[in-house]
Amino acid sequence: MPAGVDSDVFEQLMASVERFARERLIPAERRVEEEDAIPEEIVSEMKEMGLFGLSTPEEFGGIGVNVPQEARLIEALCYASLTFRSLIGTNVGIGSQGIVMDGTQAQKEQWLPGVASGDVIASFALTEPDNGSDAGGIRTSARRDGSDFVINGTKRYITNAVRAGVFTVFARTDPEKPGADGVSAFIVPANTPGITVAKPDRKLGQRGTKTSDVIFDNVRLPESAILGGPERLNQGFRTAMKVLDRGRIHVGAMAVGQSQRMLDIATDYALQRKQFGKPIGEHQLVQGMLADCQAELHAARALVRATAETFNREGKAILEASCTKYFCTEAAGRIADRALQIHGGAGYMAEYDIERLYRDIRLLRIYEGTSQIQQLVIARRTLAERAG
Ligand code: COS
Repeated sequence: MPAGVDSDVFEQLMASVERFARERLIPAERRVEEEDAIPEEIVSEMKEMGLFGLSTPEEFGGIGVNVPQEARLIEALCYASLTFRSLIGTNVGIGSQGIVMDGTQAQKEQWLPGVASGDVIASFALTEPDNGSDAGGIRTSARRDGSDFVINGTKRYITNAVRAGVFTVFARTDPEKPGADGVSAFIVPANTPGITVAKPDRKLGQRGTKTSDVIFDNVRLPESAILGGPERLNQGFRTAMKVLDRGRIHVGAMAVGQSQRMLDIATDYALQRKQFGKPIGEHQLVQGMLADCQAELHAARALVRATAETFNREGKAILEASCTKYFCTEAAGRIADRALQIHGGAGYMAEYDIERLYRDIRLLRIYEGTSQIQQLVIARRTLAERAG
């Protein structure tokens, strides 16, 4: 069971992330929104704090927190805008965890120190124009040519692609196998000839985050680029699923951090805003909304913590991770809606933070597996467990 960092070191780290979120990140949120970019000085501070290497094992230069610790730190960081988390998110999570979980020692030594320092941004390239939820159906091909592989295809909505130093790319190595079994994962340096990163997408929220198409045109790689080495040929889908399971706990923690922020904002507003001669927080229908937010937030936080402990103890938590992502992100959506409602007309105005948070939170029910994919995983496993 990964011990993570010592509890005193962890508590110091928690305190510094909480302070950083409140004193540095929240005051910078409006600038990020207006400039659609994270100020460089904040990027540097995040590097100095070691945030890019939170989950990278210590032997490769990271901090080496375990999953329960990561969940608490991400919750604290996500009290501020989700955009800041996105910058480190692929290095801490989906972009690097494939290498941590299934990479060879040589691959870990080559890539993880840069990932940990933040000098190399790691990006996860699974989704395609025609395959999102159906991850096993991907069409990007990796054709064998002697001892090399040649990758062709397009990946879509790839977070941090414009900044990436390395991609984990999922491609079909066995064209005879249509589903999950013919897919391999490759570690692809971003400067490999034949890679084009398109201009960043325009989105509903989370301004300052960068997603783009990535086009692979005859990108030639040695077989040593297969994640885990040649013996993990056609095992890429399983790597993707393991990475996503862990990521789903991380997204649950993000939802909890933002939910706390939205509840705090709505509570402050309810204390200050007066209607019918008294603060609206004294009206029972507003109290009902606050109570529902608080109860769901408590449930979501408890679920994230319990699932993180299960993952740490058992090395996986497939059913629990899907329950966590599903419940926490859906609850965050309801909390956002109520928090905005409590603000009345002000909640619809861009000068109030809740307008932005409401847009930002919407993505959580979609990425790293939609709510409907989580329902599918939960139901399939529930049925399979009883069927024996
Ligand atoms: N961990 C390890 N292995 C897993 C796994 C997991 N969580 N989930 C599935 N697998 C394995 C299965 O055990 C199976 O292996 P065997 O054939 O050896 O039994 C193989 O992978 C195929 O699994 P399955 O048949 O369940 O695959 P499906 O094609 O039916 O897809 C879903 C399953 C829908 C759950 C999967 O495609 C998915 O998670 N999609 C969402 C993808 C996503 O999150 N995209 C977001 C974009 S990336 S940010």
